Amino acid sequence: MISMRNLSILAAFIVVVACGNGGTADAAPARGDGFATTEVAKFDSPWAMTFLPDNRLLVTEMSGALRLYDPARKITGAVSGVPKVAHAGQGGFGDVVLHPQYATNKLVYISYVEAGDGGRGSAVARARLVLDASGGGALEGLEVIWRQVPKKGGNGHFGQRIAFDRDGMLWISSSERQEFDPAQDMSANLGKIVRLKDDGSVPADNPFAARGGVSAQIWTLGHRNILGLAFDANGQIWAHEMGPKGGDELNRIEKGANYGYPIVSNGDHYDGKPIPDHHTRPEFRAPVVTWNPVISPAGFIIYGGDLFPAWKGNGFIGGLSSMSLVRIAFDGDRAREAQRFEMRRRIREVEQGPDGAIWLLEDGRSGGKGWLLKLTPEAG
Ligand SMILES: [Ca+2]
Ligand SMILES: [Ca+2]
Repeated sequence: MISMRNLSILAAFIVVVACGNGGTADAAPARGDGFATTEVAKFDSPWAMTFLPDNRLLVTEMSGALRLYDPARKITGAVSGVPKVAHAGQGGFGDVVLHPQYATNKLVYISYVEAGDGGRGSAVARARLVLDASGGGALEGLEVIWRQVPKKGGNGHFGQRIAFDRDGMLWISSSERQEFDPAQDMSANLGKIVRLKDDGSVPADNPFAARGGVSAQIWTLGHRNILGLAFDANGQIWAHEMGPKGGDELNRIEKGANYGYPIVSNGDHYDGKPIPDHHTRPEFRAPVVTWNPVISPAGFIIYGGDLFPAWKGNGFIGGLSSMSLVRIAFDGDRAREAQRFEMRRRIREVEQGPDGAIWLLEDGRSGGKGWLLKLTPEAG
């Protein structure tokens, strides 16, 4: 099924081709971006990746496979022990991150969509990664530490990005399952950003801890579909959000705040129904950046490497419908889009490599394959 978002992009593409009249749509990739792009390896509908301390890469594939890629030997191994994944639409295997003390405890955290009573929902599990000599490994002792509540029908807006902060807290983006109102419902953990201890228990200083139940997990509410979380050098968490038509957002995430969806948005519903803009309801936290037209943000790093010194502290956001990589410049509590690189592919995931290179995963089209891309400084 083609989403409204893809249809509008397709329409825009057709307009470009129709008006190009001799090749502008097929022009060579823009030069002078400051990096060279290398196609490294292909994966089946890859969704997320993370580096191991030995420079190998764990890559998730939406169908439920966990791959281990070795850039030095250019070989891809398999990691067994992934739980059964419900793969349909936007749902499937999601994120993979390492515990901050992975070097000693070997704990890996994964997110994925599972089926159950009421439909489907994301789950987060942790397991020990046991590597073998053949270039693969296994997840052992897997335990589910979190679930979306309640499960819903449909196959959209799971979110399921996960990230650890420098204090060892686990953050999860839990999207509203395309049902709008759960984002404001404190008896659901949908449309929220959740903060947990590394074992899935609730920290006592969460803003709604005293309410108990799933409310206690919630750090912020009023979100739509979040596919990117990142921490800046001060430890501040930022999240981008796939908004409705004309309403993609970058938000500074503040304890207990309500970001307003679906009551307010600077965009409007894809069926044309208007949504009041943020300025009409100042009690809701407004985005720091709004995109119209949308970029369809997916994947997010705040760069801390040395290979691109001019970009230290900048954010990099992948763009699905915009087929781009978006560079964000931060200035304290403010942020702006500083640059947009036309990648001519749907970008699903962004990661910083051990040597400071920027790595991307191309979104796999249905039945197709997605490239793992490495960005390095342009020669000369
Ligand atoms: Ca990642
Ligand atoms: Ca609006």
